[in-house]
Amino acid sequence: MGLPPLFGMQEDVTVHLKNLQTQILRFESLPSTNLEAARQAINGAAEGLCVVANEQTSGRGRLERQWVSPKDAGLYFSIVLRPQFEQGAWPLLTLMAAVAVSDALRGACMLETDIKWPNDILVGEKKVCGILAESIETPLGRAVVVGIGINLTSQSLPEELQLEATSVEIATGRRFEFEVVLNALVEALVRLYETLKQSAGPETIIREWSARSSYGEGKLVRVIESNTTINGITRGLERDGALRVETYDGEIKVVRAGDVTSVRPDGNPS
Ligand code: BT5
Repeated sequence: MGLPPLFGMQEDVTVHLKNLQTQILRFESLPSTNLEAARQAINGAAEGLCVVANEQTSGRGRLERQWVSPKDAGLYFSIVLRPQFEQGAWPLLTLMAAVAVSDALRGACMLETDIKWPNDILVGEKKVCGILAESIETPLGRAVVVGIGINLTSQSLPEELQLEATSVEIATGRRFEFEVVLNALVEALVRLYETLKQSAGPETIIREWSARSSYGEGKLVRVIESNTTINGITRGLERDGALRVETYDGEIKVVRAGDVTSVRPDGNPS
């Protein structure tokens, strides 16, 4: 009797243990894929559960803002993660997701994008994608839902967003299949999440983010953080992904939450 192909089997098992296993739940319409993913996580969903919808009726941005999510116009996606690394590094999940979107749009749509700290994916200063990571308490421990909205077409976006928003279709002149973009996104997220979990993961994610963003270093910006406004020039990221901004009197401020606008040397928005 021959021996079972132990080496081959072990290799297979290792691959499955190592990589995040994803499962996709699809919906025609949801209030918000982030809310549905959070509900699933509270009900015990495993890490890697993804929720997608063809439309969102109450799509959410940061700080109770709205994410406009018309039917069949975008990819509305959320993934449940249960990170086992220290919570201080969890803000890096937003940066990781931004790198994943950048890679997915480059790979699947040949679209080069910029990342505005921390969570906007831009093409020519207009937003093509937003990311919202939310942490929630579940019976299996604290989890993170990472939500990603990508505009595939701008046709149904309201008039008032036309100045600040764009879409993959406008930026490339082509329509891409929802499934093609979804597959590229999931592949990139799995790969980068595995990277982030390694001991050198935080440095790698910050390096990869910085390579894809014009906002990390040397950008003139205005940052609005609650009631404070900081004007200055960006000076790289902290280990947890916070943005360093050098003010005009030479002080380094560390921004952990806030809205960043690129400005011209005369102080006006660029
Ligand atoms: C974000 O917030 O950019 C996070 C957006 C996350 C959306 C995804 S979709 C799947 C998942 N489920 C959810 O419910 N949410 C996530 P913030 O940085 O706060 O930006 C919100 C602002 O972007 C709004 O106030 C508008 O100015 C603008 N905006 C709204 N809808 C947009 C769109 N479709 N395209 C571009 N800009 C938009």
